[in-house]
Amino acid sequence: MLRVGLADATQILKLTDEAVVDNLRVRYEADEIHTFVGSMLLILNPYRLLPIYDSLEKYRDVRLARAQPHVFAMAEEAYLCLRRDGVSQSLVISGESGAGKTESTKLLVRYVAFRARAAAGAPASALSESLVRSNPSLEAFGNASTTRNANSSRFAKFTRLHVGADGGLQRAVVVTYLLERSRVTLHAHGERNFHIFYLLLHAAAQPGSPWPAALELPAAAAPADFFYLRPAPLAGAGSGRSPPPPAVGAAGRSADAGPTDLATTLAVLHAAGVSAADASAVIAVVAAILHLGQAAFAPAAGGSDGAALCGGGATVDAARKLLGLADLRPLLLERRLSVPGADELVIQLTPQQCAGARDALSRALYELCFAFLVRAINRGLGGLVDDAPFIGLLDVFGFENFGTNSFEQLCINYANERLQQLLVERLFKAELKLYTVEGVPVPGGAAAASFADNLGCVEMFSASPSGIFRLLDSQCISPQATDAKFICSVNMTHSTSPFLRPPGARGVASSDTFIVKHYAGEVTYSGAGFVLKNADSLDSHCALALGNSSVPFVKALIEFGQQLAAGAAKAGKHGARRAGGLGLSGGSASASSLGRRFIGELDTLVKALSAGGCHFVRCVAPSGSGGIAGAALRSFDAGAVARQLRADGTFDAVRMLKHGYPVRVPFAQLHARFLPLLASASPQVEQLEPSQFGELLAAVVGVKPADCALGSTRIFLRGAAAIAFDELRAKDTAEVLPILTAKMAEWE
Ligand code: AD9
Ligand code: MG
Repeated sequence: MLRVGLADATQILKLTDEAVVDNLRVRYEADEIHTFVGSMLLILNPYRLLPIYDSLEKYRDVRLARAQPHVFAMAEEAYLCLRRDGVSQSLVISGESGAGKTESTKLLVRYVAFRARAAAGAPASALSESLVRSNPSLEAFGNASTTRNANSSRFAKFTRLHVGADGGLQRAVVVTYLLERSRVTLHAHGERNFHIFYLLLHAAAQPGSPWPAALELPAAAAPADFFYLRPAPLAGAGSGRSPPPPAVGAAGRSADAGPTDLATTLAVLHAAGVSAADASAVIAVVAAILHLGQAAFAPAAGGSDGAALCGGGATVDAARKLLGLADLRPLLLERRLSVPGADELVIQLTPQQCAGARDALSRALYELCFAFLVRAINRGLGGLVDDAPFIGLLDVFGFENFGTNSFEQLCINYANERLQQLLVERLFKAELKLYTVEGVPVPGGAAAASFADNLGCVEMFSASPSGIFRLLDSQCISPQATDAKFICSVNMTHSTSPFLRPPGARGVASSDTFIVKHYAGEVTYSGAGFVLKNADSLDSHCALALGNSSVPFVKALIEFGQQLAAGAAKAGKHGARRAGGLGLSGGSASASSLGRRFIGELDTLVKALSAGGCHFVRCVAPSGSGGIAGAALRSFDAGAVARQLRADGTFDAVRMLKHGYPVRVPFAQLHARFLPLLASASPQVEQLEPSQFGELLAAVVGVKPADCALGSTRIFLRGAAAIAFDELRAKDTAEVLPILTAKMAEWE
């Protein structure tokens, strides 16, 4: 094998899974982190800055078939396809948590911005500046340190870069999905809350900082002083305290992995299009959330119903001021029910219910701030979602499998299943169907044509009426909803599904766990909170009170949330009202459930991706990244790499693509394009059918029979022939004529 291995894994002669992994190892050890699998790109996370991102110019106008594997080559290919076909092109970036998706996305944005600038001959525009700036600001609010990644994205992001007729960047839109709102009020041991809370406290602790006075924060407050910044107690452990989790800037983070202080965060927010006043107002809400988290409740005195605030509720008062409310206590201590034709019913909450109300309020406020920032950033980027062609960059949260997997993992892993299905459709199913329709034998035979199809798994989640999300919705609207009943219903309903592990010793009616056989591995879902998290929404009286806030920003925030709710309901599909608009709308629990909303959002996303070209980038964590840090992250663990490649179908893809024909050109296209040229050299070709003409043309450009197959409507090509042909297509007529004339002369 070459010193740096093979740049395309489909070129491996004796193809085995081990040979694929070994090729990656050889390359990784030579700092070659990029490897093609046909038109797909694998990237092994280098965990250090390599000097391979400075020269952007050399990828310009280079077709993928000719390019060295590199993340920029993928961006160039998407750009060239968009310019050639006028159809949107998306780069779908997948991989486990910590594998490098977000960093790769940033590089792709950088390249497209460069490329568009070069094409339009324009200087660096304000747009591309804001685009690059929007990343760190979103990361401050949407990323957190987890056991797998010190800067883990806790939301998915689809960036649409709209390219105009001159090839320049016109505008951009960032669409975000499923912020992990539960992290605001609870995070696991060894992890942290969203970065912004720590940035704020760090800034407030600096001598002379204006923040403590402005935000009612105690001087020199530390994260451990705040309930929301302490991890969930370990099972069996007495207190919620634990060793401090990794700080921002911990090992493994690259230089641009988000701002490391509040001043920079505010500056980038401003540069990304958020006004200074709005940015400060958002920070005030973030502080209000920290104060809210301090509220503790005890049973009301004197044996009466309900609860009371412990310790006089000074922190609740601080939150009240920051949120501009006359009184916050009723929102935490009572639930008001409107009864038609009667007085409002006021129910005193138990201490536990009060804590629930407090946390729901905190999560709703945080999610609204995040959505508000996304909208502000989008205004700065100049774009609304519309039908104009774009280059789409999809950075999703990676597949997750923790000790305890709950609603968040269910949603995240479902999203990954949907994207895997897109790959399966594009890479495998469409491919096999095309060979069948065209009457071409599947190259490589049955062995090359086998692949794992996860469609059944996708359906087990989202089918109507018995998909897992539907089962959860039906629990949520039942008065006696429990997580155990939900788990039990999943096990019962899907007991025969090949994608659910048979309960075995646990019994078919097990109500503790259900085990899904995801494409990326088995995940055991358990624990409490499914019902609560799915139905999580802000109480309507809470929304009403906040809507009358004396703080204009808070008032505007609630109005914005209501607009979102209304918009989402209007866009609702499948006959159901969709999207509780960040938990702000009324409606039945199932119609506004988070699960339902998420399925709807994914439907829209997958539709957008399916409508155009898709280019797949797969990030791989060389060490498997499970909870290790520092240099060990860089060690190449063949087993861990093989597991990732097997799970995401890369091995299957290598097998299929090794034998396949990467380039296929419709005869009609060849006929229309080249007939006038060939006819001028040899008039009798005008008599030929398009298919005969295609065959002739293949001979003219010197395609070997082993490198091509003739279908009923198109020619399939591979190897050097594929490249020659593909380039011929992209050439100008003036360039093509001499080649054809020469070949014709040679041939005759
Ligand atoms: V998660 O699903 O959001 O938890 P990602 O997005 O896949 O995850 P991320 O891009 O955040 O992972 O990468 C994790 C860390 O790997 C980064 O903070 C960098 O320190 C490191 N990394 C990733 N890609 C590169 C790279 N191309 N060059 C250098 C990198 N370091
Ligand atoms: Mg990420």
